[in-house]
Amino acid sequence: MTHFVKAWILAIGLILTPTALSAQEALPAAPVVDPVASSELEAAEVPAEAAATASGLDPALYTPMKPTEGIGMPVDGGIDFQEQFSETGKTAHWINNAILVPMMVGVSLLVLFLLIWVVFRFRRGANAVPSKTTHNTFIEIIWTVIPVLILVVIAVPSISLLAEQFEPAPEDALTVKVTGYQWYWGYGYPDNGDFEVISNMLTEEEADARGEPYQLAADNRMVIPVGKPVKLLITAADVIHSFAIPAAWFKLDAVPGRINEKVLQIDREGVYYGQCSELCGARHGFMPITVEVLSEEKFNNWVRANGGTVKGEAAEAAPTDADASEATTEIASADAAAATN
Ligand SMILES: [Cu+2]
Repeated sequence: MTHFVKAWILAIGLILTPTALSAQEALPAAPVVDPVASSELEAAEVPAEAAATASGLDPALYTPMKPTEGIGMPVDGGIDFQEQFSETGKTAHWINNAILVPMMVGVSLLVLFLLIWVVFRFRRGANAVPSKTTHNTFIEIIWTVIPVLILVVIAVPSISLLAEQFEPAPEDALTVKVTGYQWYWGYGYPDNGDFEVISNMLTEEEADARGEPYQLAADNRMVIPVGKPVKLLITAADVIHSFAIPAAWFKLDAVPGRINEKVLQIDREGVYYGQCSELCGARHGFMPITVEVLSEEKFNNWVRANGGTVKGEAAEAAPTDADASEATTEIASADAAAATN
């Protein structure tokens, strides 16, 4: 008997050895955030000390906003979804809490009641001679029609929500290109001079210094304007990642060689956290997403701080050129008139 137990312990040990080894390999890799982070920081010419307290951007134009405790982030012991700050998120949260959960509870209790009832009422002691009845048309209709109705009640709002979530962005929507890298995120702003923000996870000390949750906070954030649909073009440079922000009801795969598109709209200024949601390698758990939602004006200042161009201003500059060319045309036509005379 003891031999048998020993053999089993040995077998389980052998099975688990590779896992333990790879876990040990992965662990020392954790502090190695810095090589990636610091190389990116060097590229952006940001001193490491400055990065610990500020964004490295001109503080007159932009200072990173402090997150609100419990908003846009997971909470200890939470069993519900995060509080939602997008239209689709609110609808989805309502569908879950008002339709799905009550139905699940109802069906589970009904089945539990039926089981207990059958076990007691039709046990051998209470029901020595069982009935041989095999068909009952009325009951069969009932247990077919009721589940069909339940499915219809679920299908109507959930299919509408699905369609709503993939509604294309309006023509004038701001575009942000999200790229998943092993293991960090890049946020490109093609409408604002096409600069790219590289976003790496903060170390525990840096996160504490900034008053942000460790493993959710990033050095450079994705910044978007509040209450406006933003067109996200999501792709990856190496393997499949997934871009997710739970408080905005947003999740979409980042696939190399493809561009997936989805609208992100957040209706409250603030900081919202997410994580890569597709297993993408050793540091998959260390490429958080930090989204900062700002008023249009503050967003424009952030764009300027990054050396980008603000959409409206580029359009304002254009008429000056148009005026100049109009003036040239006038001169030309005046010349032509003079020539004819
Ligand atoms: Cu990833």
